Amino acid sequence: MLNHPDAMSIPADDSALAQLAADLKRWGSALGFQQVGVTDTHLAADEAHLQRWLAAGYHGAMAYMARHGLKRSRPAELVPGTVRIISARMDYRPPVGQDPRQVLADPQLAYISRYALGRDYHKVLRQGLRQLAWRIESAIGPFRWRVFTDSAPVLEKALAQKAGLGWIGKHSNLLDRQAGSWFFLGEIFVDIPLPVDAPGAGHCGRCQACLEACPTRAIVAPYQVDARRCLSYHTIELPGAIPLEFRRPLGNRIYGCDDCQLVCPWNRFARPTAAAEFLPRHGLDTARLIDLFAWSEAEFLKRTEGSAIRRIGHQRWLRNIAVALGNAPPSPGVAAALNSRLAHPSELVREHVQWALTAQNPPNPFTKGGK
Ligand code: B12
Ligand code: SF4
Ligand code: SF4
Repeated sequence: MLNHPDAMSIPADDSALAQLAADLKRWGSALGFQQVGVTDTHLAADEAHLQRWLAAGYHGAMAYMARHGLKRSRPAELVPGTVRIISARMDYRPPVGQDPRQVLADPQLAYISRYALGRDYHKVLRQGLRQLAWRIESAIGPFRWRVFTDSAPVLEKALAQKAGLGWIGKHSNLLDRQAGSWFFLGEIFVDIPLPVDAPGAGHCGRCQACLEACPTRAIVAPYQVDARRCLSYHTIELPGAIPLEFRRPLGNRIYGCDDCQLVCPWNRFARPTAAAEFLPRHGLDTARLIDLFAWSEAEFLKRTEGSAIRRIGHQRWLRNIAVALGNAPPSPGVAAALNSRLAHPSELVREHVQWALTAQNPPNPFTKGGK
């Protein structure tokens, strides 16, 4: 959303700008954001980290991460005229629903990341940010603005850290001492020279809990996630086959992964979301693998309408659940479910189903030919 400005309407004196900054934080909170901050466009240190991350190939098949050159770390080049970023946080952890640890511990159940249980956050945040921009417009008249949320070309966590919303933890998510890390981020790029907030300071200290808990050792060093090892990447972003070495560690995580956040001590203080949109839909917080695997493509499309899960499509959905079923304790029900997909038209699905059937009945090493 790009608006064309009437530069004369933007407040020019410091006290009017300070008042506007205070007002927009109040309006943001009335629109459902738990925190709103303001920062400038300078991201030099993060730009260097991003360049090293890309050079190491940590983005894997996410080719979009390498596009846009330096625009990703230079907001004023991405949206000319931008001088400030309004960064906003919206909490998503549902107040109700099955305890995530219990779901992870039950191999018959499907684990879906807390962020994806309800409505697609892109829609919720974008709408809220637009309303905030319109509210500002109604106070000062037209100005130049553009909203982003989870938009590839923006370094959202770095901007939020600079805007005082928290710090980037060793698991690389943004977290805050009061809010934990169960929140989404979104931004409004603006051409208004608002006063900036003080950046968030780090409080990981000597803790390493997230590095130790990661089932695939994807946090290769503090603050550095190799996406090619991350289960969130494998279950959501990766279009092809899940590499064999990650299929056992995947466990029952069929959409995203929360392990590094579940162990973080600061999440003990996180408050549940107030947004009804993020409440679990279709019992997805406690669904059985077998039931989800039985969804036809039409059912998948119907039941994931308005959800972020929809974008992976039915084939990847089956791919992920097949691996989780392979990791479940052997039972006639699991075998029947897997066999029902053996002749699926997609080679991707068939290969993962075959792997799962073998994982259920590993060849006996003590008999000739493994039979
Ligand atoms: C690509 C991406 C992914 C990839 C890669 C993750 C990653 N760490 O980059 C994958 C698919 C793995 C992923 C997973 C998840 N993601 Co994601 N993802 C993004 C996306 C689109 C870009 C992130 C990015 O720019 N990466 C580039 C690298 C270089 O950045 P970075 O790892 O954050 O590194 C920074 C610092 O750690 C530091 N740094 C890097 N190296 C070094 C080295 C040293 C020595 C030091 C000191 C610092 C340092 O500088 C870097 C730049 O600021 C953002 C949205 C956006 N546009 O920002 C969402 C986003 C980060 N994801 C989000 C979420 C919720 C998740 C998951 C929790 C989802 C889930 N439950 O499965 C997981 C978390 C996994 C994890 N531990 O990171 C949220 C995070 C909200 C928050 N509270 O922070 C975002 C912001 C989306 C949103 N709008 O809300 N994601
Ligand atoms: S999301 Fe899971 S796999 Fe990815 S870094 Fe965190 S714990 Fe590791
Ligand atoms: S688990 Fe520990 S090291 Fe990891 S982000 Fe949380 S406080 Fe930082």
